[in-house]
Amino acid sequence: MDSGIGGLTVLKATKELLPNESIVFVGDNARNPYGPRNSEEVIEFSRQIARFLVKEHDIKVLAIACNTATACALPVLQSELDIPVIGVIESGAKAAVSASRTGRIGLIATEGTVKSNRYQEDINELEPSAKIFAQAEPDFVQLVEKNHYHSTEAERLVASHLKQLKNDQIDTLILGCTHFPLLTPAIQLAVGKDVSLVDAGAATAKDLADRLRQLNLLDDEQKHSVKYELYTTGSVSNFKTIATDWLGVGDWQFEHLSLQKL
Ligand code: DGN
Repeated sequence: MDSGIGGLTVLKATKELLPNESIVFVGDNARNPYGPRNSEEVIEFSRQIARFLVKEHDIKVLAIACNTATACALPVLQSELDIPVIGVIESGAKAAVSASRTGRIGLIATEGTVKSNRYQEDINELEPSAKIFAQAEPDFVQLVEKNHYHSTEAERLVASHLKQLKNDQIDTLILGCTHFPLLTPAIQLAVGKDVSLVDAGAATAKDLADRLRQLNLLDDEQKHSVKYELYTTGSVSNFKTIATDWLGVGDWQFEHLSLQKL
């Protein structure tokens, strides 16, 4: 689940690592962005989506493919649901610590994620001397939601917003919002090729695969046909355009999910 399109970056990485697993995805585009909302609201929205996925689709594991929802709702959903629930922040923090040589780590994310301090805490627990330069970038989310991420407008905006982080001499930058990997070329150009970009969503997909293996929850090859069901609470046509651009043409089933059903 994600607040919108961003979680598709996690879906893509998960699908590549776990080709025998069916995936049901909900993008809450109608209520995007989650970043500026208060945490009670994000918890309630996340709870509604989780309930839909468990009740209507009998999922065996929930990946919160949204940093903002992970920051606000991960412990709540872990305590309320009977299935394993995995978030994106711990995996992203771990990947950043192992990528950084100098310990100067940048973080770009939503206002909610930056304010929560979750990345800062997780990183400093693993590496107390690491210095984190965190910056909220709500405008980047809109570039992706509006399907403008390939534009020169995107390149210009990203370059001007990331100037300070470049001056801070970070050697690693966490894409701490699952929307941001769609802006990877513009972000890499802005910070320079020597800065390692950490895709928190892709790091999560690896941890998710390990977790399912440990719990013996992986599906057997050929046992069933694999299905990809993608729901959005917003416009199916915009969602479908971006999903097809990012994921490629495939056997995807797109459906509108009415907020009344949540
Ligand atoms: N994709 C979401 C995240 O990773 O935080 C947030 C996007 C948003 O709702 N602003």
